[in-house]
Amino acid sequence: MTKNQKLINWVNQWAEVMQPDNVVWCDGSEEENQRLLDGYVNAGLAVKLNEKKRPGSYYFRSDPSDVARVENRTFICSKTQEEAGPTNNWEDPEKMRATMLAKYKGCMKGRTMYVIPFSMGPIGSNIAHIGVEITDSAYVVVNMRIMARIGKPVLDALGENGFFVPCVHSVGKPLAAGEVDKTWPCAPIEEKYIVHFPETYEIWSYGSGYGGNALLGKKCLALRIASKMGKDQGWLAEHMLILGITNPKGEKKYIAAAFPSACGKTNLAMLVPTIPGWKVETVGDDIAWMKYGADGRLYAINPEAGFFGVAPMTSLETNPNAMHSADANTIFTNVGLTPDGDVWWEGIGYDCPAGTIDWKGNVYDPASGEPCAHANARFTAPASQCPCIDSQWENPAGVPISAILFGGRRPSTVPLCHEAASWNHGVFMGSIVGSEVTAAAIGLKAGVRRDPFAMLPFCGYNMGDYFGHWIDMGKKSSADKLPKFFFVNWFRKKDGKWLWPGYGENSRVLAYIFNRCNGEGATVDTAIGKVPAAGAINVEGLNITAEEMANALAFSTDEWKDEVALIEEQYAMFGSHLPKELRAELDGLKSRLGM
Ligand code: TSX
Ligand code: MN
Repeated sequence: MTKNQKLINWVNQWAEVMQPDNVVWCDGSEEENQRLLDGYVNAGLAVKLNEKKRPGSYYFRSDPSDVARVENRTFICSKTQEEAGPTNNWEDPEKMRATMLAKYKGCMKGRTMYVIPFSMGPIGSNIAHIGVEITDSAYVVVNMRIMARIGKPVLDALGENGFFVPCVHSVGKPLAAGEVDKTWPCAPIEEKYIVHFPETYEIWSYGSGYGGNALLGKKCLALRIASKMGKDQGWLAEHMLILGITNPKGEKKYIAAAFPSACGKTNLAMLVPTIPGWKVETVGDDIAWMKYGADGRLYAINPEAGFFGVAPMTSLETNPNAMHSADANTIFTNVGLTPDGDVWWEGIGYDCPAGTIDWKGNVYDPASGEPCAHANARFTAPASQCPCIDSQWENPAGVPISAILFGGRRPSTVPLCHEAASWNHGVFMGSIVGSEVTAAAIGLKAGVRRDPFAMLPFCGYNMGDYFGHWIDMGKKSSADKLPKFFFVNWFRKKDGKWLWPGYGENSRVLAYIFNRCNGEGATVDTAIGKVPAAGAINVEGLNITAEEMANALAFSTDEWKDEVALIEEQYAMFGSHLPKELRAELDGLKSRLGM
């Protein structure tokens, strides 16, 4: 247990409000983990997978209404709406506390309250932070045990007076006397609340047991609250993968990269290079915390300890390293369950075995036109099991970042790769990140959906001020030590055809970027930045013509004039919070385009 009086008082106070049958302090041990998983299996709420095929692995199905993050139920409760900014849902913090306290009253009746001390980042790292989550979901405990470092070592690191981010969670379904769960417990959508108090670094979550709504270390702490901590304290909490890349001479660099959803971020983090002699290794696939080292370079840690990966479309073909990460000791949620006790999902690379149970618990009929696995079905797998995990992934000092990449799904306009001229230009690139979405995406017309720095759903304060924080961070070191910025686009099309093969072939672009960090590689100056010169990206062995490559790298003044009009529209929403440096970057671009 702990002698941290603040923690003890906090737990006692919430136990009084929530009235659980008992309180269990999680030690993170194997025995505890097994006991909780056995409890689910015995209750018929989980299946132990075939020990020969998926050793130590378990299968869960959520309630059909509790399958994803709920952005319209996610709130940033700063004192004023202006501090939350134009991109966040805001509610007055005192009003929200009152609303939620009414919900929390007695919400754990008939249940156990688990106390999960966790560290985001290697325990003791000076870039890491400690949180404590109280929850009535044992599913949260077993997932948090994979996604973070939990239990006794964390309490030891916390000590008597250490700081922790308090994270309150309940599935919002109290049990009557003698009642037990027959299905996945949660509250109806309009009663779910995912709430952040950025001024006091607190998280309150109610009504959902799924993913980022419930595993509060990930999106809630490591992004929304940490982004505010980073602004207050002079560091960065980012929605970025971190990879190590080694050239044939054995020289190694680290790259961080931010992409909106559905761009294959996990695939890039675990990429298998197609060019001879190059190696890519994974530090993290989702979140980077970055701080300056004494040498003036930016050092990054992965605050997580596991991968909470989207299962559909993951295969030995698209991402063998992710597949092998989930070979054992993995929790699968909302995928298909095969008759031989294994898992199946769309895009796994082979046909669905007859008699497979779908994510809703019914025998799957491939002719139904419905998917077998939910589109947001997940695997929770220990990062330590990734075959390409980087030797430095748990280095408490972090890894030095040489380049920061931004990208999105852009079928037109954006070249395969272009390079920023300066830090501020790089921040500009991050601010205009987005993916093209089709008209089918609810309530929107077809066009670019902006997702600046891929942080739109994850910034815990005013996004205009967040841009300002990035500008400020660039003033704290010198150009020779700061990372270089690049914008990449694997998704450009011409006549309906992909111009770039993507996947492992992206190693050719990474190699070019690596060389640029050494001042090598020929470039062409354009209005938007430096584009690779013809021949600067190695396409040896690729079935691509010089004309196709030129199309992939093309810059069009006309397309960018249209883009500028869209950026103006986007920037307008930030009003006086838009840093003058970004306005200057946009003005500079306009003048280079002859506007
Ligand atoms: O993950 C992807 N990456 C990044 C890989 C490191 N995907 C999948 C996106 C959904 C998660 C990609 N899809 C990538 C990519 O680079 N590129 C594409 C588009 C594409 C798809 C199929 C082909 C080519 C491009 N096939 C052929 O050219 C034969
Ligand atoms: Mn993410």
